Amino acid sequence: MAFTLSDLPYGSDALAPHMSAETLSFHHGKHHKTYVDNLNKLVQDKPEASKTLEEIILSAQGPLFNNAAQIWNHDFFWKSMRPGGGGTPSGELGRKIVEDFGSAEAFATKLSTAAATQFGSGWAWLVLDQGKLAVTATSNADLPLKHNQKALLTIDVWEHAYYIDHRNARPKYIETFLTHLANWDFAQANLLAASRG
Ligand code: MN3
Repeated sequence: MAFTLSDLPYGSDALAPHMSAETLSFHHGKHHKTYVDNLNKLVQDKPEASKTLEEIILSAQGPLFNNAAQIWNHDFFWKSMRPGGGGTPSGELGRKIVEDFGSAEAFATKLSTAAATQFGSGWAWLVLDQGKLAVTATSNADLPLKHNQKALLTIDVWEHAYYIDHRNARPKYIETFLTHLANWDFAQANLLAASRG
C-alpha cells in the first residue's frame, strides 16, 4: 500500500474526558482510515502511487485531492492536541500572537469564531502567511498548503469530530479544545521551523 494510517501520537483514552476514547477511535480508526483506504484505491497502478501526500495535494483535484488532503489534515489535527493542552500560548508563539492579533484574548476569539462560523464541514487554522500569523477557515478538505500558507495548528470542525461528545454543540467542542486540548508546543515548533525555512 502506498499510503498508511499513521498512529495517534497518544493513546485513544489520553485526551479524556475532554475528547473521549470513543470519539478518537471512531475518528481515527474509521474516518481517517477511510481516507487512507480510498486514496490507496485511487492511486493503484497510477503514477500518483509514488508521489508524496503533499505532491498529490498540490497537483490533484476531485477525489484524489480530497482524500490526500484529509489524510494530511488529520495527521496534523492529532498533533494539534495533547493531554493537558490548551490555555494561553507562551514563549515565541505567545509573543508573536500579541504582536499580530493585539492580545491572546483577541486571538482566541478570532480562532473560536472562525471555527464556530465555518458553514458545514471544514477546518479552522492558525497559519503563518507572509510572515504574519493569521486565522483562517477552510471548507471540506481544503487546507493552507493550497493557499501558500504555513499551517501551525488546526481544529477539525466536521461534525464527526464532536458529535459523540458534544452532539450538535460545536461551540462547546471549540471551547473545550482551546481550554484543554490545543497543543501550543506543536504550533510553536511549526512557527520556528517556518521562520527558519
Ligand atoms: Mn475529521
